[in-house]
Amino acid sequence: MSHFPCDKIAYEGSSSKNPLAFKHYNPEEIVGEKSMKEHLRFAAPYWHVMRNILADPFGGGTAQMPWDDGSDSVENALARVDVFFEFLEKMGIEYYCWHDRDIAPELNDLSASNDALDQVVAKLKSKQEETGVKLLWGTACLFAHARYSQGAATSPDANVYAYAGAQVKKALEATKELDGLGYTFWGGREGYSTLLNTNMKRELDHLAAFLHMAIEHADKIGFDGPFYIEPKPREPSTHQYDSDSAACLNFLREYGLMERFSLNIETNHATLAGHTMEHELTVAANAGKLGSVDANRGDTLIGWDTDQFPTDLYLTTQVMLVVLGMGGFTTGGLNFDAKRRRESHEPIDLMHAHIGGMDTFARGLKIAHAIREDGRLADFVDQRYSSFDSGIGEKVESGSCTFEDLETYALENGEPGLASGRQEMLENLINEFI
Ligand code: XLS
Ligand code: NI
Ligand code: NI
Repeated sequence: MSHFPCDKIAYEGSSSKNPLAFKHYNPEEIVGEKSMKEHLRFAAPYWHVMRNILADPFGGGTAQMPWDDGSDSVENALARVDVFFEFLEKMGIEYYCWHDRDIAPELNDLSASNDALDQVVAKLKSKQEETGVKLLWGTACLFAHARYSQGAATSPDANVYAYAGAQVKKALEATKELDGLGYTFWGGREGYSTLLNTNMKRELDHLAAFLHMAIEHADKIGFDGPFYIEPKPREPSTHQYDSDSAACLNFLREYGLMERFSLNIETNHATLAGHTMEHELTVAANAGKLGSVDANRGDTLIGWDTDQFPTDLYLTTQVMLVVLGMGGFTTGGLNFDAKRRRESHEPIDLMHAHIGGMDTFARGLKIAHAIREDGRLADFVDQRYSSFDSGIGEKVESGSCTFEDLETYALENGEPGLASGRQEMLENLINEFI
């Protein structure tokens, strides 16, 4: 039975006027050394595709989900799996992500919830085998239930902390069972509402201990994928400890967690942190820690995580410049952590939304590749730093320079003749390719 009134979405090229076709995403087309689908590694999030009813702070859900009986039963959860795989198949999306509580219901006690999860995981496993779809990452929902209202791994209550640990243990085992490529920690409640009641130092120590236990357990069960931390500065908490790439890297270094962890960077979280996406990606990539991307966008007029689909060519070009610059994804990919607007409530709107995101990233990939092939942008940047390639600059970079050397040099050479940064010229150059 078909739940989406369309055939498999096909590539029809840029002259097509068919709204249910790709104009740019041609999965097998080679760009540089790899096909588009190998570069982009698109993933769909179970939580937005299957579970988001499209509510907002002022009104309830609008999404039409005729396949969903609205109950917390395992049968309903199992029925959703078929719909989700039909969606993936029709979109040609080969990876997905979940929270434990998206795929299976949270029942009255932990062991009942664990049993429900096992049943759904068994079905997901057979669907993965049947279709070749892979799990990009799994995660545990440590933010929705009331017990986590004051944090999970940073809760002031050790009983809650233990519950969270049990939940992550199970989610890790489910990820392993489904051959997940990675595992994500997003700490929506790992922060505080007010410092008046918060011992920040103890909370961070507890969070680090939690993540060390996760590594130990992964090693025990043979899960060898990377752990990702997903930075976000706030919402739902007033302040979240994993605020941005730099804060996460500092935390990982301080607590000896660098080896196993990298970052999953989300566009709308970058902008909530007051950064551009390319800033956040660059900080992560510089540390060799850009693991994966939650590919969405925010709205400049709305101050929360609107999780919109990426439609901006400048954004996708910048993202792909950083991704190509680091040599591409390994275990990571582009997960559309994005939802339709509340007004777009029909199932077919899921197709339109993902087609837009995939086409925009396909163009971003082609543009970024062309900019790199052209070479003028990279040459300009190389040239801009060329005084560090020899002489006094080289001495600085090799670590053999002293303040006395700098003083002698400055006295001999007089006032420096600084070159222009040429921002406008470079902005024009980027526009040549868009
Ligand atoms: C919420 C986060 C969340 C994570 C997974 O803002 O983006 O969806 O990606 O827990
Ligand atoms: Ni996300
Ligand atoms: Ni988000």
